[in-house]
Amino acid sequence: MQEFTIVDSISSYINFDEKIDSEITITGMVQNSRVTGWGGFIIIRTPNNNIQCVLDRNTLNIEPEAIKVEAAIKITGIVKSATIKDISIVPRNIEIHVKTVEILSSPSENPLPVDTTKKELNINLNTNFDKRPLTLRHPRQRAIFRISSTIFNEFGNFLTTNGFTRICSPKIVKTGAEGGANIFKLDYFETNAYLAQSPQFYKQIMIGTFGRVFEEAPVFRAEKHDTSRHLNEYISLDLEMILENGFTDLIQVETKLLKHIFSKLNELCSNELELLGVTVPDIEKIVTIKFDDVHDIIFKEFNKDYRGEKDLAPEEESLICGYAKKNWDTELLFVTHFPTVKRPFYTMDDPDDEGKTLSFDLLFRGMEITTGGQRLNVYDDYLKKMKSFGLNTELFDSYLQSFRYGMPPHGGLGLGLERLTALICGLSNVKEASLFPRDINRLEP
Ligand code: AMO
Repeated sequence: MQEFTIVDSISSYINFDEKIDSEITITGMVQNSRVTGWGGFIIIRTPNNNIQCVLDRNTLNIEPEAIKVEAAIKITGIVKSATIKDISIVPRNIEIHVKTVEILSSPSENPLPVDTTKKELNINLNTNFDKRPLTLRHPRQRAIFRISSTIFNEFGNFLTTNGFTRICSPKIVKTGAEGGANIFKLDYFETNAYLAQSPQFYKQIMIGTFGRVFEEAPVFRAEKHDTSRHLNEYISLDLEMILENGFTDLIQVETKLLKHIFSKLNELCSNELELLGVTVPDIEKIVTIKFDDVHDIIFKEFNKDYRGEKDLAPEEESLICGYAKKNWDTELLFVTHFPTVKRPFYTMDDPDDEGKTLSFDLLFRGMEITTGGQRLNVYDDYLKKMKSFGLNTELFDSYLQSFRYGMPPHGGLGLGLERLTALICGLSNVKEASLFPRDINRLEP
């Protein structure tokens, strides 16, 4: 048996302002190096920072040339005040005057296949994804995933503080929840199973237990086309709640949730937003528009006739977002009342608008980021709707138990983490907001 004292051994949360003129030791990796006659500079990448370090050839324990980009090193030096202009360096008000460097490991390949020391990677997407273990080390790539991580955390934080309980639903399932052909089939011992397209059935079931639930987890869609808006595995940010005033409760909650996430991004990711040269919107109001009215505006304003179509075309999403920004001063647009035929069977129809549902999509900067709506909650209504959709209710028997045993009026929504991240970061392809994207042509790394 051995006993240890608990010590503060993790050094990444150093308050550098308190350490001016003090000696510190840091472990990190070499982001960049510039060797000069007198010594030079290295940028050391640590969990939270990219710190500028100054090397003096006369006093350093090793030759600066021996410190390779992407080497893992442990440095000891004195923290000094500085004024640094390079926005990839954080913090910018200090630098470390290095006394000793210990090389812990050096890259075995030289030169590296991608130059991560440049301001921009300047490579095509395939190379970026093929060399992901390396390209993710670039400051701009790191910024994207710091932003994504903050959205993920703050989605959970906001909901937790508002009475929602986190759930983790199964990803190996017996039936698809979203319909359509984009479902992955699995061999499951002697039977078939599927990879979950969404946590839809489970988040609804859990309304009977908690009344407000959320989940943040991967979901799977067998998308057969390689597009800039689709992944085959993405992170779905889901919530489900009892509705007190109808489906507009969901629009209110999502607006407050996004307001919270955006303000946290400004607070916690200001360096990352600055590095990417992007901003998050100020949300001051909610703007909604009915589905049919979008077709009408697109026809009148842009002379493109989608009237009669049962869904919004990507082109329409983009045009109506531009229109909303110009005319209604909003970057977030809730489109409501999608046609019954285009919404899954669990969606509630609008009793006052035949053929339309109490559902919505949220459009942001040209693309749908959320689908949501009120659900059926009465057992007989499920039987009727499923029959009219030609579905075999027996296949859904275990899900339908919830409604047999009584369920309150409820609804929810699903927000695509990668789409929101990509649109905030100004990325033209949603795959760039996925650490290790999966599409029809890509299964690794
Ligand atoms: P839906 O299928 O519209 O709704 O998905 C919700 C949100 O998930 C994102 N999304 C995707 N992101 C990347 N790649 C894909 N292939 C992909 N497919 C969807 C989008 C979309 O708005 N159960 C419902 C939600 C609900 O009603 O609660 C659902 O999954 O941002």
